[in-house]
Amino acid sequence: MAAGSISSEKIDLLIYGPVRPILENGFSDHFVVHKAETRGDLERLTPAIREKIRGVAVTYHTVRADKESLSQLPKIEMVASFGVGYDHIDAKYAAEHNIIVTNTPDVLTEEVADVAMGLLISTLREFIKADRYVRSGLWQTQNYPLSVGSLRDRKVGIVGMGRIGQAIARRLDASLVPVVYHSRNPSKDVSYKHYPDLIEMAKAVDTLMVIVPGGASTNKMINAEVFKALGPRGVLVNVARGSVVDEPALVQALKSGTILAAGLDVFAAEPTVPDELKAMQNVVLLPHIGSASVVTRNAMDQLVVDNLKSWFSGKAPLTPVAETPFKGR
Ligand code: NAP
Ligand code: 8YV
Repeated sequence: MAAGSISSEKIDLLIYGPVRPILENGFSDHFVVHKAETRGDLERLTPAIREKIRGVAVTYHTVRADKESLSQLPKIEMVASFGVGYDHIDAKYAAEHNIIVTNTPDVLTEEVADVAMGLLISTLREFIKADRYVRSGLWQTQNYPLSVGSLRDRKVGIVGMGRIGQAIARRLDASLVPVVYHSRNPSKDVSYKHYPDLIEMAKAVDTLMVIVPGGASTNKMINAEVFKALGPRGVLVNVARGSVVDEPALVQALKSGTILAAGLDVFAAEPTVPDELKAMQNVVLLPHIGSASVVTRNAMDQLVVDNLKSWFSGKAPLTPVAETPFKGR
C-alpha cells in the first residue's frame, strides 16, 4: 500500500458526506479539512484542491465512494468510512489503486445487537401497536388482545455469525431461545449448529435474524423461496442491508400469510419505504437506527478520525477492511 508520508507539509483531507463535530474538530492544525456533502459538492471543488486531497472520511452509508468519485482524487491514500458495512465504498477499486479503506467495526456491535433483539421482541409482542392502543384511549374500553407472537416458542436462525451475529446470539442465549446459523463458512467462535444451506435452515426454524454485509454475494438472498421455507409462523428481522432482502417478495409473503411478521431496520431504497409495508399492521419499521445512539455514533466518528490520524502520522491503519490489508510501510 502507498505509505502515508510524515512531513511538515499540511495534509489535505476531505469530509465526504454529513459533517459532525468530532470529524470537523478532531484534526490538528497539521491538517486542512475540506468538505463535500454530496457528489455535486465534490465535483465543484477546484481541480487544485482535489489534486491535494490525501485522505477522505466517508461519513454516511448513502454517500457512494465509487470509482467515479474516487478517481477525481488522484492523491488519496486512505478512505476512512463511517460504519462497519462498506458496500457503498468501491474497495476493489481502492485495492487496485493502493488506497487503504477502513471501517468502524466492534464499537457498534453491542448497540446494533440491542436493536436487533428489541426489534424482534417488538415485532412478536406488538409493542408499537400496543403503544398506539394506550394513546388512543382504547385501553379504557377493553384490554389489549393477546399477541399471537411470542419469544417463548421460537427457534432463531441467524443469517451471518460475525461480530454482530454473535452478539445477537448471546442475547438469545440469555433469553433461553435456541439458535442456529447460516454463513458460508462455519465460525470457529461458536458451537451453534451451522447450516451451509440457507433454505435448509429456514425450514428448520421459524425466525430469521439477518446480519450479513450488503453487496453482490448477499443481494436478495432472502427471497420468496426462503419465505416459503420459513412458513406461516415465520418472522423476519433484518438489521443488515435492504439489498439482502427481495423487498417485493417480502411484501407478497406478508400479504399472503406465507410468513407472519417482519421487523425491519433497513430498506432497499432508503429513506423510501414501500407504502405497502407502511400500511401493514404486522411489521415494525425503523429508520436504520441500529447504531444510532449518541454514544455509539460518537465512537464511530472517533474511529474514523483515529484511522486517518494514525495513517498520516506514519503508523498502521487501525481497522483496514479485508480487501485492503496493511502490508507494512
Ligand atoms: P462481520 O463480523 O464481517 O460478519 C459478517 C457475517 O456474515 C459473517 O459470519 C460472514 O461469514 C457472513 N457472510 C458474509 N457474506 C455472506 C454470504 N454471502 N452468505 C452468507 N453469510 C455471509 O460483520 P458484522 O460486524 O457482524 O456486520 C455485519 C453487517 O451488519 C454489516 O456489514 C452491515 O451491513 C450490517 N450493519 C447494519 C447496521 C444497522 O444500523 N442496521 C449496523 C451495523 C452493521 P462468512 O464469510 O463465513 O460467510
Ligand atoms: C450506520 C451501519 O447507520 O455500520 C453500519 O454498517 O449500517 C450503521 O451503523 C451507517 O453506517 C450510517 O452510515
